[in-house]
Amino acid sequence: MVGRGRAAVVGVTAAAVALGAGELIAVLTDPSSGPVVAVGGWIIDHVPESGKELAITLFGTYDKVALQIGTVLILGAIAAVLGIAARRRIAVGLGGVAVFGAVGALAAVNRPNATGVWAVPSLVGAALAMLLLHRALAVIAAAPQPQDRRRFLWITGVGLAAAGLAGGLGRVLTQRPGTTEVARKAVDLPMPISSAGPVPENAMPGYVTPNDTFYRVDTALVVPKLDPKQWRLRVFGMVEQEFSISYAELLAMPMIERYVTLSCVSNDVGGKLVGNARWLGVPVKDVLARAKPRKGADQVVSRSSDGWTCGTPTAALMDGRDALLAIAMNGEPLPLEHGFPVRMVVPGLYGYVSACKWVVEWEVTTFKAFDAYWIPRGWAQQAPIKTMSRIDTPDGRKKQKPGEIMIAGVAWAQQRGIDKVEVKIDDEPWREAELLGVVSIDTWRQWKLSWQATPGEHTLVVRATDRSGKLQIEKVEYLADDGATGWHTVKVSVV
Ligand SMILES: Nc1nc2c(c(=O)[nH]1)N[C@H]1C(S)=C(S)[C@@H](COP(=O)(O)O)O[C@H]1N2
Ligand SMILES: [Mo]
Repeated sequence: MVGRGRAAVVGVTAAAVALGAGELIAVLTDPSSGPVVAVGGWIIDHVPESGKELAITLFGTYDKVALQIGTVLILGAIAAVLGIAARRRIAVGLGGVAVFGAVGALAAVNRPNATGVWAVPSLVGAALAMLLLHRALAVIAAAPQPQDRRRFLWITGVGLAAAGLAGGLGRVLTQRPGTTEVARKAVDLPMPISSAGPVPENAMPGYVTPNDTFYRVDTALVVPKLDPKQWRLRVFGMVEQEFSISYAELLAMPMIERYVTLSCVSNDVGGKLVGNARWLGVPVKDVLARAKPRKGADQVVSRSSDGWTCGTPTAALMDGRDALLAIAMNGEPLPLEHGFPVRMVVPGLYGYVSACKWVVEWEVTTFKAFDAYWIPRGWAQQAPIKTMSRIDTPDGRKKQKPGEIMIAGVAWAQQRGIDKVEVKIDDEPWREAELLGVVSIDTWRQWKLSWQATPGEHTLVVRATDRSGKLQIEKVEYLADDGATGWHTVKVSVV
């Protein structure tokens, strides 16, 4: 009989062939139809938010890569066990591979916007894996010593190499920005009829977050690649006048440019899931008003091309704030991962209830009638941004020298604005920080405070007050379903 170790390697090779072939075939069907992306997408949609937060905390922005590597590793381990089981009973091995093929196919056809062909990569991959498992075990078992070792190495070596090549090629081809990036570069951005105020003269570096360091949060394992020539926003539901608008028509409408600070509801106290960019776009109300929303339609559900949804209060879109259907970020067409060709930006609301990227539909409805993506997963339906402040320097992880230290950071309360930032050093009374200039109430505000640091361990705490006079909530509550609260505290060693 084939040895255990070898049987395990054959099992792993079979799984590799299934995944590699699947990834390559996905080039023909859809980037999201490959077995790893399909199963990964299913996991993302079904894992509780706490699991995702753990992944984000552990792997930072690499959570998506980590998820896929994890999926492949777990599959590899199961495949090794199946290979060993197949030594005695080939049917167990073949049956096991068939089950995995079916799981991949089911995950794929159940993705939003999937069609029946999305099953093909997983099914063909599984069929190839079954063939390899069957042949390899038979050949190795039949072969007498010492060729047997050579045959084993040959089959598994060629199988693994082919799988790796197919998978790698498939990934390169499905992930290439290609024609979408060409179309993006070709966009001729219109001049706004109202420009964003200038960046304040005394702004410190970091007031505007560059596109390549702007945080990214979404459920998309594969960045949607939409052709702007094909793009339309369809507006329907509780409206007098359903209609749809093309990218060219949108570009022809009067645009405004605004700095707006975007933040994520899962941003922890002191966290980095917040950024400030200059957005160019059409006011949402100019487009929405055309549809004439009916009375009582208190929610507009924005749906992205990959099926993700968010629900925004109709009032927030119509009340005159600078809610935008944005096409550009910091002077360039939206980067693909930030929603090209069109996304929403709504000042004053967390991203998950407002900032739909790759938006293709607006369904005018009610909060009672529809729960958007994150609501059944435990997040609040309504989520205005809470007043927050953050200490960016000094960095508590580095030892500081005694003498003058600039304590500095940002504070934000979009739609209300920041009126005061105070810092407490150890047991001293609160000191008011100097507020730097700000473009509008919709962006974060930088602040600084000079401190004569003495040797020893120190604790710095920051808190902000918004322009309505309300003090930032003190209690640290990370798992609040409508946004974390708490005063950011940094411990510094001065030596
Ligand atoms: N299509 C789509 N849009 C989305 C999301 C998503 O998962 N899919 N996530 C939202 C969340 S939770 C946030 S905080 C913002 C983040 O936008 P950014 O990635 O451009 O920073 O996008 C929002 N828009
Ligand atoms: Mo978010």
